[in-house]
Amino acid sequence: SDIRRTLLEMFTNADGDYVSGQKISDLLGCSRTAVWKHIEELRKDGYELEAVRKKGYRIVGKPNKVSSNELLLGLQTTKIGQYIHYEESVHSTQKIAHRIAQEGAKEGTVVVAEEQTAGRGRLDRAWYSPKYTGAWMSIILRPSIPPQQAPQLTLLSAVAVVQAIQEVTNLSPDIKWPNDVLLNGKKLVGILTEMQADFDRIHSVIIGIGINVNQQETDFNEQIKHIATSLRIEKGEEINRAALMQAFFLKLETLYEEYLKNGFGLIKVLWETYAISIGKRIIARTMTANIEGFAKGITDEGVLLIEDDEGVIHRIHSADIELSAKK
Ligand code: BTX
Repeated sequence: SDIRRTLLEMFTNADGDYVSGQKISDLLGCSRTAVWKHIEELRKDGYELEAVRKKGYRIVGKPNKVSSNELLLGLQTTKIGQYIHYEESVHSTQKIAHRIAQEGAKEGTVVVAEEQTAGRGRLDRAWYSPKYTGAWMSIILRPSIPPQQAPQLTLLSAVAVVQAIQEVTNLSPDIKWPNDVLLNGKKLVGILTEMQADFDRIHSVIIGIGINVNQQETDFNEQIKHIATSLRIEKGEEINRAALMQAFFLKLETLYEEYLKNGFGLIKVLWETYAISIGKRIIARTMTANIEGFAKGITDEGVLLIEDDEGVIHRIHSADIELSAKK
């Protein structure tokens, strides 16, 4: 609630000092008993608040959570993340986002969970999302663009996530077309873009992002431990998930505004600077064939262009790609 947000702001600004009960009740315009009730609510959310007679309250510990309180406090965006739908445990944040988008959720609404028990990747693959370790979220956008341009938003999101990770951790991930973000060749982030649209009109685009933040090697199961990594593993220290998500919301908002105003041009250039597979020999495994050749770049629609050994250009809309061993 707004009151709790204001309360947390007060404690954060006090920087570990006491804030008197009287001051709080003056600022909030409510009784001392009401203040006490709000403090109890915060405690239930995992905030550690110390109360000392005649001095007041001070904050001594925050929960390791990405609740709406944590995400809203100090958030610098005007749209993305201004509405947070938070849950401890869900099947998939995508599912909830689809539902609330249909019910009319505002653009910029974000669904966040501490854990997904049935997180989804592309093509019905699973996305492993253990509790309190990652940023598992779905963002609802409502752009007025033709549906066939929606894949550009996947590329835009990848740029935003790379920039946010750089800013918060100083690590520099690479992008692998179309939606993988890698560190040292291992998967750090997965992006899944889905939409609700008519033939010629988008109702909503739902961008699902999973960032491996604080997992340790032992947190990954047999299936993915050789292909997955986390920021903590790469950086050697724990990362504040809420701060990372806030940085991501701001980067996403900035790029999205640029995109709506000026189109895909700048986003494409940025994307290409982070992409590892462009300008190299690659293999693209599509549903129907394996295509090997030189990755020339992406089109304005985000389609990957591969030139094979006969000089034929292939337009790849969807595939898994890998670098070819052949030079
Ligand atoms: P993808 O199909 O490109 O990747 C899925 C594959 O990645 C899996 O088959 C597995 O090999 C591997 N994998 C699974 N979990 C992880 C992990 N935690 N780290 C690294 N590799 C993994 C990528 O699909 C798109 C994923 C989007 C996930 C977000 S989370 C929030 C939102 N809700 C939801 O259900 N999905 C999205």
